[in-house]
Amino acid sequence: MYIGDINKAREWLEKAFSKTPNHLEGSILGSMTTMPHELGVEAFLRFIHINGNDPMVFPIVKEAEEIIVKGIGGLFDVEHGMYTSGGTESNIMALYVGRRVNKDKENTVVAPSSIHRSIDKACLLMGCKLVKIPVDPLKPVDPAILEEYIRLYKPFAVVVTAGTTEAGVIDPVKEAGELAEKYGVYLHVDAAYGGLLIPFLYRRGYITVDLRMFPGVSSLSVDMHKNGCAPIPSGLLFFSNRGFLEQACFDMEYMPLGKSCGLLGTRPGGAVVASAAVFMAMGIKGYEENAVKMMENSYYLYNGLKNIPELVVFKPILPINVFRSLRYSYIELFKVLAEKGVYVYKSPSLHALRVVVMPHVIREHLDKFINILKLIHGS
Ligand code: 0PR
Repeated sequence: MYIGDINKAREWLEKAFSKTPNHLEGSILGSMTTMPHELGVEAFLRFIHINGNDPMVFPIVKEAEEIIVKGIGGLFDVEHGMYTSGGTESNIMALYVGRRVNKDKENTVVAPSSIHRSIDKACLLMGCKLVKIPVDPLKPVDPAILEEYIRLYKPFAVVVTAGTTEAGVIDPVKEAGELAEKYGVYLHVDAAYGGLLIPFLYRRGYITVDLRMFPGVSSLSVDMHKNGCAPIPSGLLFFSNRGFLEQACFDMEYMPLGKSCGLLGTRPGGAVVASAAVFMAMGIKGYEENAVKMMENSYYLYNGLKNIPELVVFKPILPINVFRSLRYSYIELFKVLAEKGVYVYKSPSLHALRVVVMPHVIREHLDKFINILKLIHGS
């Protein structure tokens, strides 16, 4: 069947491309991905051949990493950080470093039940025990309860989330930092989704909590391929000090620099360059404007959905809209919407569906979506 025919391969690509949803059409409403900035696409393609694990042959990789680490790190008052392939790699590396620097503690991680599943994945890979604090998926973890768990389980690490996957909840990072200092625990803050929203929305008065590398925070992850408009894969993992960053590196004598940092080996260097290019093009101001636009659009959607009597609609904290239907189970509604070519995600902890208002989502998409839901519910 595979006979080495470039025309057949092209035909296959064309066909696949025409069937693949595109963010700009308004059908991708649930995913935390977006259409990358045009300069990101250009940069990625131009540097498609470079290995991000080889900063000696391709010094642009190091330069690009320094640009984004410095630029985005400035938002959180942190200077040490590394490029990763996204939130999952960042979470795995953070816990790996946490374990290395906290060897005398129990091989346990404590975290609210609202954490991203990549924390479960990290613990499975590392053979550590994950103790989840049951929380209301719409509320941050209570610091007093977090303290009780730390005292009881003596974990090597605690993970909290700044912008949960299923509802955009912001855990109390500052208070968790105080506890981490008090008990000598490694604290990782997963801000993969919220990192490029919270500082801006706080500054502009939409939310009352800020996000920074508060005292006691050991690491903080922020994804550029979510609200940073960079092509996939692109994440950042910041550390409170250089020593922690060094723990994320492995000796590899045959490599040009004798070491390799992060989980991946050979990796898309074009993605690092693209992220830096997008950051330079948009600037902090561009990210701030985006955050405000997304939040306003999310309120717009909230108001539209509230008008449908058969929906239960939760007020967005960050630009994530969560709702459930009184007529259909969330799984049924998920399927009905997919049949109509609208892709939302599930918020299983709330038996609800989730729309993430990403930078590509415009009001026209939201109006269309509201109308589809009205039709489905006969209103
Ligand atoms: N942390 C948080 C808070 C997240 O929401 C996500 C992704 C990650 C970490 C992992 O990031 P990467 O996908 O870049 O590794 N959440 C995405 C979403 O909810 C994507 C996702 C969804 C990833 C489900 C895995 C998954 O099982 O759309």
